[in-house]
Amino acid sequence: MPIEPARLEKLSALARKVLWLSSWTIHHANHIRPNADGLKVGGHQASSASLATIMSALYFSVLKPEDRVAVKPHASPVFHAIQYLFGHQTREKLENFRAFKGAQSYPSRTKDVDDVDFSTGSVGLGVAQTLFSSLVQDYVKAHGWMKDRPEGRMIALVGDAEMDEGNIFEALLEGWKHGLRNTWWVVDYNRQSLDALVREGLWEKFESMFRNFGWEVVIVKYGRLMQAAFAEPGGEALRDWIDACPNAMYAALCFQGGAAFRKHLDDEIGDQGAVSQLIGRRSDDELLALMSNLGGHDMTSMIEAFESIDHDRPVCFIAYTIKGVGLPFQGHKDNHAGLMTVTQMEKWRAAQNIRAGHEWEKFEGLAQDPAVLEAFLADAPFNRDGRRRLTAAVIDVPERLAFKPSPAMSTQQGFGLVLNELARGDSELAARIVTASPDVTVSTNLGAWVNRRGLFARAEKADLFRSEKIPSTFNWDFSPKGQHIELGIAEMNLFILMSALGLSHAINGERLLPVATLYDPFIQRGLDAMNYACYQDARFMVAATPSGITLAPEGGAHQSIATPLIGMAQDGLAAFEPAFVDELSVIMGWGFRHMQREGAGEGGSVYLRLSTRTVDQPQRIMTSELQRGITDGAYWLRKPGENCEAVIAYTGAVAPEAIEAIGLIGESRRDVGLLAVTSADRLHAGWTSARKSRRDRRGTQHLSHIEKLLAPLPRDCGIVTVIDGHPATLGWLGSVRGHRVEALGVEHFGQTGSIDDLYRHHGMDANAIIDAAESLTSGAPVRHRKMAV
Ligand SMILES: Cc1ncc(C[n+]2csc(CCOP(=O)(O)OP(=O)(O)O)c2C)c(N)n1
Ligand SMILES: [Mg+2]
Repeated sequence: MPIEPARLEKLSALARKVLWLSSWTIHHANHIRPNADGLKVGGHQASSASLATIMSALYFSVLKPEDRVAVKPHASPVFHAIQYLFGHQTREKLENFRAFKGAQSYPSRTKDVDDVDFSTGSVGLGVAQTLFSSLVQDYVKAHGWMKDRPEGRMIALVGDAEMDEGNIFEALLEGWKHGLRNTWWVVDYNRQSLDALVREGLWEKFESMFRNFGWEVVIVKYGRLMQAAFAEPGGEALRDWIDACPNAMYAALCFQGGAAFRKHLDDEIGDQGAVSQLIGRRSDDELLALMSNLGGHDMTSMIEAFESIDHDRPVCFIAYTIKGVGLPFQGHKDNHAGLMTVTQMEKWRAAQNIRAGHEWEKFEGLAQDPAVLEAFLADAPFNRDGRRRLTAAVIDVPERLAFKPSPAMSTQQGFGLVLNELARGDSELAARIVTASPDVTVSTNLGAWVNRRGLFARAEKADLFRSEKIPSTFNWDFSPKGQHIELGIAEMNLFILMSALGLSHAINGERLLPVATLYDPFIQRGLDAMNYACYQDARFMVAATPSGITLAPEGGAHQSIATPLIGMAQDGLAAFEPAFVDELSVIMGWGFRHMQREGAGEGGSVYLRLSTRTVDQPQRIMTSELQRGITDGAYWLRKPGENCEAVIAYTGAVAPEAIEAIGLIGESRRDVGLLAVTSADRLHAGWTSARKSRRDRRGTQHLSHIEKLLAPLPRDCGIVTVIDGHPATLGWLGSVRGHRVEALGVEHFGQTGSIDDLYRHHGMDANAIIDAAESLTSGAPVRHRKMAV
């Protein structure tokens, strides 16, 4: 359907305003803001200009309230300008663009006030987030939770160089496997990256690749002016010239202007009668307007392209654009971080009929009646339902999760047992859990859960082995009610899926409690995506197993050393490494509650670093004090006496070595204590926050958990720390009260062997712990040693 002229006129005026406001926001931050001294703050005037028309078409006309968008990070000024016109962003925040508490450099769900759907920043991740959010919407719908809410389209505005990010292709493949729907990716095909120009003919590669994966591809190359010119006599020749012009040349001519285009056209196709007349009829300015009228800058073309889609299959729009269109550096290959000078801006301002001092006024310089534009904005479909950030009720979680105990177990096994128990019941908690694993479902003990709860797919698909009555331990039936999402091996996909599932309460208004499993070393493979999920406050639980060198014969390449430090350092993620399954059951209960906590600085995601090592389990009553110690990060497994000479503080799978060592040391040293550290992360965070609040003299002068635990120790008591991970994880314990520390752990990896071999090799066995304790204490050598096996 042709677009009405009145609507087109308003949309085009607003798109011009968006281009102005986004450029002005950046200019203001660099040149006008008090203390701005030019080129300090930066911004992306050229990258933003690229998307001004496309995003105006979307937000002012095409988007529905249920649609969700990931905006290319460096187009943040365009996003903020649009929200400002809608009245969702303040002038003050725009004036403080890129400043403390101002509008963010890249759209941020957590730090911006103008209803960002998905944060972006690290390119590629926001793009994949839209794909997985669409799968999550399908999941919510298939489980009957969409009620009467319409399905939203998940839309990404993608830079063409952003498409180099491998995670996009990994996501594409996963989307194909799951019958992706309702996803639009709009590629801003300006043929420029940060440094340079993209390869010729890239669009053909995109086109065949997307079609290959079942996407519709819509190429929006020529704007209305161009199409009209092509219909004139000689137009064909002009079109052929445009199609054959290399990217670099086209960009350079856009930068140089109409006269340069004329010279090249005259030289190359100027002797062909009709086309010469076509060119000759236009002034230099008109010629430039024609040649820069690529599809992505033409409101009509974009609206028509978007509105032509009448199905829910995924669509890739390849919209031709010019980086920096309309600005003095349009098309220049160095324009990525380029800023207009004060003189250039003054000239452009005057050309736009914007009076000095009126730069922030919403409709300044536009020919249309402001009241009409205001009404048009208020009426935009996107704006209709008000605030689009949803909430969901908190799901009840019991204090401690049940499991079927055994005298000896690994924490990985315990994790499977806890989930199995949940799967057997009919709690709301179990109904809201969604699991996913990158092809390690079975080897991370999720099998029992999946057997009971099934795999998710929109269409039923029975396990062929089962229907053929071939005995198999695992039931691999797919159905719309399934609660496990099977993923391929790509760990980036796992974490972006966690990011999408973990925002379901805010996006779909339905709470999901996502649980991921993977091998611990591969956290590093998906780390940027995990960081991204945490940054946008998605809530998930990740069980990483096996871990450390304790995975022993599993292979040296799979040993993880740095992950405990990642767990401590990752903002928004509470990291735990329990030794025993009763601890794990407490932590998982706490974790499902933590994942649902809201409010400033409240709640977050949870990382469980688990092990395949079978360990004798303590027979004990889980008191509330013990429970609190476990979730705060540590408790005394053996309380130190008054004259304590040495303490062993251990984490995770090395518990048997620590217990054995304490028994042997106890015969030669007085009152020794054994500290079980279940979370170096929580312990450390509690310590730093207590110190900070004491320094700030806020509230009470309270002591942190670790300060209280270590308070009774005599000054000269030594602490030996031991963890199957980097020793720095626990080495800081000495700073809490000024005790000397010997920190044991792993600093080199790659050697395979038995657990005993490797613990001895890395100096983490009972004898190494004893040696360390001896070096910290005076007195006769410890008499008893562990016998060599
Ligand atoms: C993972 C990651 N690597 C590098 C960057 C730095 N960076 C920001 S934009 C950009 C190039 C963008 O080119 P393109 O996607 O074509 O966007 P355009 O500016 O042309 O619109 C780069 C390298 C980043 N943000 N994220
Ligand atoms: Mg580009």
